[in-house]
Amino acid sequence: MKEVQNEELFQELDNEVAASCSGGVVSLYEHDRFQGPSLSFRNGATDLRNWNFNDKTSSLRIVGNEEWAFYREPAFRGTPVILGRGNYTATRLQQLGLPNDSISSIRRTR
Ligand SMILES: [Ca+2]
Repeated sequence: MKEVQNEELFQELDNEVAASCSGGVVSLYEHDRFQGPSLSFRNGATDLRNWNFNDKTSSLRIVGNEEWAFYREPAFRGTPVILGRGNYTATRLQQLGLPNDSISSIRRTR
């Protein structure tokens, strides 16, 4: 059921954004260590409130060669934290400047 939800999310994003997909995905997890409800994006999210996931992310996973920008405010406001491929726990995100439950918008930078 979660997979179907994610597929719908991909489809909506593909329609919303002129698709320039290259296969990379970022997955946000509500709990640390990639546990709990999750959402996956190919292009990003202008406002995670739209996905009922605002200020919920406690860990995340980036697949692919793209870099992603993570913002603590909606609509890409504020200074982003740029991350590349990898698995990021809550502790790691905190070290990189993203406190637990603080991400509000995300986008691919390249
Ligand atoms: Ca959380």
